[in-house]
Amino acid sequence: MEHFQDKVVYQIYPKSFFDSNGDGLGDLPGVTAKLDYLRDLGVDYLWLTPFFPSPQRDNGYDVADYRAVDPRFGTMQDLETLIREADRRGIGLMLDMVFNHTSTEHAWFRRALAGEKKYQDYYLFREGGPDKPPTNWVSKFGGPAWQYVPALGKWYLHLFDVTQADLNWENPAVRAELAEILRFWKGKGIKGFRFDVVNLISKPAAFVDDDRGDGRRFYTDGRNVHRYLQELVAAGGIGGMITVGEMSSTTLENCIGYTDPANHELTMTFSFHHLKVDYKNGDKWALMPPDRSQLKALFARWQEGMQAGNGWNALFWCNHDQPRAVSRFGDEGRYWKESAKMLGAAIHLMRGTPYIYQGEELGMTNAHFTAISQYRDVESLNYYRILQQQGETEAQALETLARRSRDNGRTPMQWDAGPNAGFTTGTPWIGVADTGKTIHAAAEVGDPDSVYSFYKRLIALRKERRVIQSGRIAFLFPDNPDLLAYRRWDAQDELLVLCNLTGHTVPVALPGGWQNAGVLLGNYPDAAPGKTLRPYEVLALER
Ligand code: TEU
Repeated sequence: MEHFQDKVVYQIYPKSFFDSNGDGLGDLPGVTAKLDYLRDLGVDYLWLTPFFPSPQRDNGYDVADYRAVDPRFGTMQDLETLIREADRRGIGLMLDMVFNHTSTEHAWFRRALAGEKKYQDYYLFREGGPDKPPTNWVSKFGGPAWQYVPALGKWYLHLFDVTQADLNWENPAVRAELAEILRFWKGKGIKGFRFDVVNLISKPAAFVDDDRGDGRRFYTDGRNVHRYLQELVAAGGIGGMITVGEMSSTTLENCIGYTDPANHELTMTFSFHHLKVDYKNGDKWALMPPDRSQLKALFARWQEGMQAGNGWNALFWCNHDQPRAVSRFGDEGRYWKESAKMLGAAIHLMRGTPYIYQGEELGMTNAHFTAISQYRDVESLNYYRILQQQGETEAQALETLARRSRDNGRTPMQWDAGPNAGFTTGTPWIGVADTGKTIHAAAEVGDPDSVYSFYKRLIALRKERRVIQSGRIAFLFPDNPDLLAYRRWDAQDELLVLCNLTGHTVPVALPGGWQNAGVLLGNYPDAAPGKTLRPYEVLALER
C-alpha cells in the first residue's frame, strides 16, 4: 500500500518517554524497555524525535552530527538493539531528519566559521555591515532571522534559533551529503523518515525585505522544493519507505504535489492549519477558544481536497510542539474520558495515516505549570520575555504559556502513580504534569473502558476494516459547528462518523437509512443511533 493506509505511527520524544538509568533524561534503552507496551497497543512504526549529538538548544532539533547517538540518549549499540527488538515485534523505526538547518556546533558550520569557503557554501552567508541584516525576516522563535559573524564580516540565515543555521540546498554538495545520511540509516535497518520543516528548504534566488510579513512567503514551499525532494528520495534510496514531511504554513496544492505517488516525493504530510483555529488573528500567542466552524471546514477541505488530488494526509492532534489535545479541544474535567476518546476517533476514522503522540493514548493533559522556572523550551522562554515587552503582565504571560507552550507536550510520560509518574528514579529534566497521579498507563492498560483501550480498538479497527484504510470520504452538516460528521465508503462497506465537539447535548438529524444502522464504535456504554448526541459523544455507525 503505497500510502501506508493500514498503518499507525506512534511518536516518541525520547527525552520524556522512559529513563532507564536514573539521570532524569529518557533514553534509547528506555524505549526498548517499553516495546511490549507499544506492541500491545498495536502500532506499526515508531517515529523517534532526534537523539543525535546536539547541544540541545532546541531539544535535539539542533543536530551536530547526523550519524551518531548523543551519549545522553545511549550508544549506537543501544540503537541497534532497539531496531532489532522492535523488528522482532513487527515494529519499524522512523528517524527524524532535520535537514533545513544544522546546529552551529556541526563540523560543517565550524569549518565555515574557520574560513573554509567550501563549508561557507553549505550555509546561507551574506556579506554586509554589522548594523544591517541582509533582510528584515523574523525567526520562527522570535527576533531577527540573521546573525552577524564579525570575524567573517558576514551574516548567516537562521529561520529558527540562532544556533540552527539554515543549509544551502542550492549547493549540490549539500544535497549529496544529506542523501548519504539517509543511506547510512537505511543500512542500519531504519524503516522510514520524518523530515523536519522540509517545505522550507528551498530559498529564493535573491534575498529581499518582506514588507508584508516575516519573510515566510519567500521560502515556504519554495521554488525548487519538489525537485529537491524527488532528488533526495531517489539519491537516498528511500522510495517505497514510509516518509512524512512536516510542512510549515503550507498549501493544499503543494501537499498534493508532495504526496501524489506519481511524483515520487513523500508518502504523507503534516499540515497545521487545523491546529491554528485557536490562534487569534493567526497569532499563536493570542488566546482564543477553538473556532469549531473553522476546524470543521479545514478538515473537510484537507480531507476531500487531498482525496481529489490523490494526496495523503498524516492525521494528528498532538506532537512535541503542541499543547495536549484533550486540554485544548476537549474537557480536562467532567468529560475528560469522553472527550479524549471522541478526539481520537474523530481523526483515526478519517482518510489518512494516524499518528499517536506518546501519552495521547492515555488522555494526558497539559502540564499546568505556574512559574517560569518550570519551563525549558527555548521558544517559551523567548516569548515569556517578548510578551512582557509587548505589554502583558507576568501573570498574563504565564497564562499564555500555560495554554500555548510546547512544553505541555514534553512533560514525562505517565507510566504509574509512583514518584515522577514512573518516568525516572532521578530528577526529571522537566516536571510531571499535575495529572500524573491520576492519568497513567498502569491504571489504563487493563481497563476495558480506558482511553488506552479505546485507542487500541481504533488501531485494531483500521486493520480490520478496509473502508477505514482506503474508503472514500465526504463531510456532512457543514453549517453545524457543533457536529463533526463524515461518511466513509467503498464497494462493500459504509460508515457514518458523528462527533459532538461540545460539552452539551446536540441534536442530530440522521441522514436517510441510518436510523437503524449498527454501532461500530461509541464512547458511551449504551451507544445507539438516535436524535441527539451527548456531550463529546462519538458514534461510528455501519451499514
Ligand atoms: O517545528 C517546526 C515549527 O515551525 C513549529 O512547529 C514550531 O514549533 C512552531 O511553529 C513554533 O510556534 C519543527 C520541530 O518539530 C520543532 O520541534 C523544532 O523546534 C523546529 O522544527 C526547528 O527544527
